[in-house]
This record gives sequence, C-alpha cells and structure tokens, in this order.
Amino acid sequence: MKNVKVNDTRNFALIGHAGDGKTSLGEAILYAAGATRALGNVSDGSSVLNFLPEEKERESSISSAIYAFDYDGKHFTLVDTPGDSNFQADGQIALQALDGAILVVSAAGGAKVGTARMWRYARDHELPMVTFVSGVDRDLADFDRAVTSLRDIEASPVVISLPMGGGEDLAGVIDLVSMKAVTKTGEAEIPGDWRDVAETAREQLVESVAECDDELLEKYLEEGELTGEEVVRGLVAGARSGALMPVIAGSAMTSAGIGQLLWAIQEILPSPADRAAWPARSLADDSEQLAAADPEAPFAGIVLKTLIDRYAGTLSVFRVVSGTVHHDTTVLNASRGEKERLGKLHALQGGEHAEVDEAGPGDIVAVAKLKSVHTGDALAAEKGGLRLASLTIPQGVISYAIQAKTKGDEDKVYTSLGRLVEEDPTLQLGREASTGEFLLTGRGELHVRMTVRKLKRMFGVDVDLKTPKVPYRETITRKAENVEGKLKKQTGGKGMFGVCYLTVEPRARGEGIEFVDEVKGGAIPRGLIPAVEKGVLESCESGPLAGYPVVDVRVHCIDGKHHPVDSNEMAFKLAGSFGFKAAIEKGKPTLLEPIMDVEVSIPDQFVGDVMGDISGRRGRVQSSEAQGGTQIIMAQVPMSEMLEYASSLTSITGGQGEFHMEFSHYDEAPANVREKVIAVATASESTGS
Ligand SMILES: Nc1nc2c(ncn2[C@@H]2O[C@H](COP(=O)(O)OP(=O)(O)OP(=O)(O)O)[C@@H](O)[C@H]2O)c(=O)[nH]1
Ligand SMILES: [Mg+2]
Repeated sequence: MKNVKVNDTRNFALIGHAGDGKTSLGEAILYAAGATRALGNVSDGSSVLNFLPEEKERESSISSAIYAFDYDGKHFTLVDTPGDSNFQADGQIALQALDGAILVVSAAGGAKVGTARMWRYARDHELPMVTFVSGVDRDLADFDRAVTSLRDIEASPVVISLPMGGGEDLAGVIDLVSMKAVTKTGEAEIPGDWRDVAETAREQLVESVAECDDELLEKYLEEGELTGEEVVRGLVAGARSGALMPVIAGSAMTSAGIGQLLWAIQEILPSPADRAAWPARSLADDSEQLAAADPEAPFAGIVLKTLIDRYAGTLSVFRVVSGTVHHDTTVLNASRGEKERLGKLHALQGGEHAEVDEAGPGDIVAVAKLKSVHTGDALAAEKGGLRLASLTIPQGVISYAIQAKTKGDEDKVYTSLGRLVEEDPTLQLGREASTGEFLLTGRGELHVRMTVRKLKRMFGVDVDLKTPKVPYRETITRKAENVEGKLKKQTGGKGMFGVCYLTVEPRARGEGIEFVDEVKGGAIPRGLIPAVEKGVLESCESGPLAGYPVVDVRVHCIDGKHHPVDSNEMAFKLAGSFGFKAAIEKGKPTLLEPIMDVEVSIPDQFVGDVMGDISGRRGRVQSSEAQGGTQIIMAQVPMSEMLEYASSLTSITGGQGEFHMEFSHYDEAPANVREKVIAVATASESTGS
C-alpha cells in the first residue's frame, strides 16, 4: 500500500438492512480484487469479515469489520457494517470517518427500515453512495421492484447495470455505461433479445444524468445522446451531490455485477482529495480551518474504532485526514489534551493485520491502544496541528442490572466489562445510586446479551442479567416557598450551626436542576453559599419517593442564619440538604418515566396486531406508512413497557418484524405506575438488597 497517491485511495462502507447481503458482497469484492484466495461465505464460517466467533455462530455481523487491500494500483479500505439495529450504531460511528458508501439492498425484498435508516445517516453526513441490488440470482429476486423501493425511501435511483435474467437463469449483467453484456466468460455484445430492454434503460440513464448538469442537458436536448465519457461525468456529479443514486445489479454468490461495482467504487465514489475538506480548529488560536488531504500538512486524524485483538491487545484504529505519521511519531490527543507516542502501525484485514511503515491521507491504520485515546477522539500534530471535530457516538438506550454468576468474580466482571465498553462506546457501564447495582446499558436487548457472550468468551467470567432497570426520575409539581433547612448542634464541644431558607419551583422537562443564590445582607456568609448548593445537589441524587434522582427543579436560596463561631461548610451543607428534602416533600413530588421513540417495521398483515399491542403498552402511535413492501409504525411508548419487546414482536410476527428505539423524553408516570415503583423501592429498602 505504499506510494499510493491520495487520488488512488478509496474508503467506503457497506451499509444496509440486516441480512441483505453486505458481508457476502464484501467477500465477493475482496475475492474479485484478489485480496482473498477463496470466496468467503457467512454460512460456513469462512468469511474474513464476520471474523468474531459470535458472528460465525449467528451468521450475522455484530461489529464493523475493516479490510484494507490494493487493487488495480489503488488502495481501498472497505468497512462492512452490521445491519441489525442493535449494532448499526457501530457502523454509524465508522461512516463519519469514511468518504463514501455502498448501500446494499436485497433484490428479494427491496429497501427496508434498516436500509432507510443507514441511507439517511450517510446522506446526512454527505457521503456519496452507490446502491448494489444484491441477490439477483435468488428465486424471489425482483430487480425492478427493488429499484422502485429506493424511490420510496426518497433516494433517486438511476440504473447503471441490469440483470440478464434472474434466479437460476441469471446469465450475467448488462453494463449500461459501456453497453456490453458481462457474463462469466467475459464481455460481449448485448444479445438480441435483451437489446430493447437495454436501449430503454440506457435512455433513462442518459436522461437522468443530463438533468444533473446544464451543459449535458443542452447537448442531450440537441443531439439526443451523450458520449460514454459524458455519462460518467454526469453520474459522478449526480452521485457526489446526492442528486442521483447509481444502482448496480448483481450477486455476491455468482459474482455478477462485481466488476461494475469495482468500477463504480473507483470512478464514482470520491477519493479523500475529492471529498469536502474536514472542518477543524487551529490548536494554536482556535480559529476555524479546513483539514485537507495533503501528505505534507501537519497531521490530523480521527479514531473510528477500538478493538480487542487476540494477539496485539487493544488497538486504536484511526483514519489519517491530513499529513503523514510513522511508528514513533508523537501526536496529541486533541480531544483530551494528552500527548501520545504511536507504536507500530498496522493495516487491518478483518481479524488479521499487516505492519506498514507509514500512513498518509485517507489511510486507516491501527496502533496499540494509546492510553488516553477513545473511539471518536481527534488526533493532531503537536506543532501547527488542527483539531478535527470528535465523532458522534450514539449512546445506549436500554439497561440491565448485572450480577457475577460466581461470588468473588465481581472485580473481574467489572474490569472486563470496562474493556468491552472501551471497545464498544455505544455501551455504558454504571452504577445505580439508589440500589447500588451495576448496570450495563446498550442499544437493545441483543446488544447487551452479545456483550455478555463476549465477556464469557474473552475473559472467562459469566454474569446474570436482571430485568432491565428503568431510569425513573423524580420531580415536584408545585412551588414550595420559604422552607427551612436547619442544623443546630450546640451541646458540648464544638458547635455546628447553619440555617437556610429555600424556595423550590418546577422547571420544564429536561431543564435539570438550577440553584439560585438570592441571599441578601450576608445572612449566610458568601463563602458558605456553595456549601448550601452542594448539600442541595447531593440530595438531588436520591429523591423522596423511590430514591431516583430529582430533576427539573429550580432552587432559590432566599435567606439564612449563621453563627460567628459554629457556622462552617459542613453545617451549611447539611442545612442545604435538610432544607431541600423538606422543600421537595412540600412541592408534591411525582415520578417521571422515560418515554421511547419506537420504530417498528412489519409486513402488512401484522399492522392491526402490532398497533393493538402498542396501545396495550400505554403507547401512542404517531404514524404508519408503507415503505417498500413493509409498514413502518412510529410510536411513543414508556420504556418500562418495552423491556422485553423483542420477544413479543417475534411471536406476533413469526420473526418477521424489526424494531428500533431511542430515548425521547421524560413524562409524568400515571398513579398506578408510580405506586408500583414506590412499592418496589420500599420493599428492596426493607430487605436491604
Ligand atoms: N443467493 C444469494 N444469497 C445471498 C447473496 N448475498 C447474501 N446471500 C445470503 O444471504 C444471507 C445473509 O447474507 P450476509 O452477507 O450475512 O448479510 P449481511 O447484510 O451482512 O447481514 P448482517 O450482517 O446481519 O447485517 C446469507 O445466508 C448469504 O449467503 C446473494 O447475492 N445471492
Ligand atoms: Mg454482515
């Protein structure tokens, strides 16, 4: 990979719905490019992209795999992302560090909810895309319907290669750019019985690209045709601006269309130099700058993945945006302000890696874990460097309480999970203050269960998952004025004295806690007001109803009393805490529950059952629309009702449903829910568990 120019580098991801053929397509690309000696297969465990044992077992990707290879004098890095909504966030992180994407759509089912989600994500990050309609060799393949389904998700498809036949009779593809038939034996003239279809499709292609460019449109209107070169120019312009989505037909199994795809990757997807420059800030004066793909510029890079390797330990994978780095280069972790010396650089090939001497713009390389570096961090040259924006990391949405299966394993469980969280930042590990339980938070039930599997395989420790914990909150519903918080201890020895008067009032959802100092005339000495605030904030951690954090309250400290000798920090902290607790009680506390945005996609016939089930879960359906053969239902449902939704949806739809959810907002819980939560909290308090 040395000496490849920036213009000859391509970094792209395979994105799409679960099971639509991304990994298989990745294997077909690697094989066609000569990067692998045999065509890897997801079903027999020979895939080099699904290299994790959990992936081989499930025959499905759970983490994005990065594979660097050279082809035709160019350097490519392919990132195969998972399609399941439990793991898609991992691909979303990687996409932010790449230059383009291949949207993989199954010819048998067309675009689905996972296709739409990743398509929107890539579009929002301005990544040019090409669609590969895969599996045209399948019995149920319907290429035209798959193309139409792309219109449903608002992509603007333009077909650049057509399948010749389908199912078992698939003979190859027709390349509409070169107007040739491509079969197993090579390139040939388009057979007579395919000529009309090809001509019509070519006309549509020419018309679509002409509409992307005024000059081409003029020529097309005058002459009714464009040259091959002009078609390519229009395609490139259309795909890069997002106005067009070039579509290629093919199969990962028969390798039909893979040549066209390799062509499109080189000709249509941008090189690191073609894409928009990266916004950055100067480390010296914080001014806004652009980081360009210049090998001579000061180094700037971005960490897109952290992975635990069998042999090398933990690795940080970064993409070089500007400049060039070597083994031993000292860089700055610009996101955290720490210096780091790079170890040996490695190019990744799925689960394997090969040492490289240097990395320049567009290269994606791994180094042994740098101590301060986390996924998403920006790296920069020590001198004259630019700080790129850190990547956005989607956070977990569902929490489980975890408990070591074997007593005595607790420490090991905690440190090992810490390493897995390091590897997968969409997981969070925390402790519930009110119960002391350890919580593992992930993007879905399967995400958390897979993490537990990895924990067992990699670190030899096992845990039990307990019913997910709902992160309830507490707040007040009315104002309570002038409530006294008093600490007075003046019998024997050194006394303690502090009094504060607090007024509390409700704030809007999501506004948090605010402390306002309105004490006049030194009723509480200036230096001791922060102690009152500290007392208030500490009390917020555990509310009066069920011990959940108190939120969305404004606390005014309006007055107080002090003693020249006995007043001190401790006294006012306790006074603040007592005052706050008393004020909250008077403010008629209530329980808030998290509400989730839920997106369910199901075949038509299950709409009635699924909607009924959502209402039964206190959910509100907000919309329902048809999208490429599936119905998408959007609803808001309390989190407590969604904890085991995955298995219910499977049983309602016989495994044909998919859902995704994200936290939306907090809402007041109805009285019956509140009473139940309080009863559970009181019971666990009295048993001390
Ligand atoms: N006939 C046929 N089968 C295919 C093709 N591509 C994939 N498959 C099969 O479809 C199934 C799913 O393929 P994968 O490549 O694992 O799909 P994926 O998109 O990577 O799935 P996730 O990683 O779960 O998102 C496997 O059984 C493949 O063998 C194709 O072009 N033709
Ligand atoms: Mg896969």
